[in-house]
Amino acid sequence: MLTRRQMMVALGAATLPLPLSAASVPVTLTPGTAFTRIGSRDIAMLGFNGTCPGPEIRLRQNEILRARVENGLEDGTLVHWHGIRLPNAMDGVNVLTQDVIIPNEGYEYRFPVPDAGTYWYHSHYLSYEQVARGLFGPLIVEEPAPPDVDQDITAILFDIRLDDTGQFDMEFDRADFITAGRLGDLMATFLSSEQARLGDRIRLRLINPTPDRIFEIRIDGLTGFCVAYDGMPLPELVSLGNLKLAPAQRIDIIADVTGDVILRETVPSGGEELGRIVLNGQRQIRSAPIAPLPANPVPAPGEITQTADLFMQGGAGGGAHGGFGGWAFNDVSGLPNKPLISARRGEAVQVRMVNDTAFPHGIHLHGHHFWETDQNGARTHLRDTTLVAPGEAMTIVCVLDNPGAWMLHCHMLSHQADGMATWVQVS
Ligand SMILES: [Cu+2]
Repeated sequence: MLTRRQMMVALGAATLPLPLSAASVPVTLTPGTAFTRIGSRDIAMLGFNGTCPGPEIRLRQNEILRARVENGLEDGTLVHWHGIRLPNAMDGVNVLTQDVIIPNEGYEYRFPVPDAGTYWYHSHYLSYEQVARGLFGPLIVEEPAPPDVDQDITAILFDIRLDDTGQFDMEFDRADFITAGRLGDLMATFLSSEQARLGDRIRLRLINPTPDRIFEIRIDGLTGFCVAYDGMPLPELVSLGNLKLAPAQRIDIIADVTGDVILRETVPSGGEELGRIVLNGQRQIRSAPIAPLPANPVPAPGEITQTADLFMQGGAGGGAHGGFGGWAFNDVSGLPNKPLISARRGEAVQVRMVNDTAFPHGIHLHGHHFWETDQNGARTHLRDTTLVAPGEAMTIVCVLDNPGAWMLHCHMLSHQADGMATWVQVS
C-alpha cells in the first residue's frame, strides 16, 4: 500500500479547464459540487461550474469583469476577487461589503480591472472550509501588449487532506486552527499546459490558493526570472532560486525552457515533485533578453500621515491575549467595532506588524496593494499579502485611495476563522 507521501509523488499533476473570456460577455460562475482529478483519482470537492479549480477568467487590463454568481451550494457563499483594486461593494466580504448569497440566489459582480497580472477568485464565506473544499479559480488580467512568450501557463498549487478512503477529509480539527493551519497530505500542481518545446519562452503564473500551506519550491528546467509578485510587476528582475508562496500569494515567472520543467517542493520534503511540463519538440532559443513588465498604476506614497500597530497574538504556545478566539490582533478576535485605521482617501499610512506568536502569518489587505519595507524602512515589494515569520516584524506602507471598509486579515484561513481579522475604513 502506498503511504500518503508516496501517493503524492505517484499522482503528479493535473490539468486545468479552458479559460473563460470575460471581456465582452458576462461569465456565470455556479458554485456547487465538483470532482477534481489528480492522477487517476477523482476526489469529490466543491468547485465553480462543475470544475475544481474553477475556470480561469481572463481579460485585458481596464476591461470590465462581469460575473454572475449563481449559488448552487446548500450553504451561503460569496466571491472575493483577490488582489483586484475594485469598488468596495464588489469585494465579496460579508458584514463589510455585502450580504451572503443564499442557496439558489445570485449576485452580479461588475467592476473594471485596473492592474494587469495574476490574481484569483475564491469564496470569502466560511472560507477556511469553502476554499479548502475547492471554491477558487484563477483570474488573469493581460497587459495591453503582453510580453513575447510561446506559452502563458497557469500553475495552481494544491494541498488537500484526505481521509482513510482517499476522499476529502471533512473533519476540521480544533488543533489545526491554533497551529500551522489545516495542512493537507496530498499536494499537486494544476497546470494549464503540460507540454513545452525545448527553447520555448514561457510565462508561468504560480498561484497558492491553499487555505494554510506555505509552499517552498524550486523549478528545474527553466532559465529566467521572477517578474511579478502578487500581480505587481517587479521593477527589476529577480533571479529564479528558491521560491516561497504564502497562502494567496502569486509569483509570475518568464523563462526559457532548458529541460523538463519540474516544480519541486524544497521544504519540508527536500525535492518531491509537485508537477511537470514535459518537453515535446524544440525551437531556436530567443536572443532578446527577458525584460521587466510595465508597471501598474498604483499611486506612490507621499508623506506618511498615520501609523497603526498590529500585534499578532495567540495560537498554541502563544501568550495570553484579550480576544475570545484562538488568535487576536491587538487583543481582539474577529472584526473589531472600530477599524484599525480610519483614513481620508489618498492618505499614505503605515502598519507596523509584530508577530508575537509561534507561527507564520500571511497578512492580506483588501482593495489595495501595499509596499513591504526592509529593516531600514526602505520600500521593497508591492504586494497584497505579506508573510511574517514568528517573532518577526514587518512594516507595510499603503496609499489608502480606495473608499470603503476593507478587511485586513491573516490569509491562513484557519487563523482568520479563529480570530485574525480586522479592517480599515477609507472615506
Ligand atoms: Cu495566521
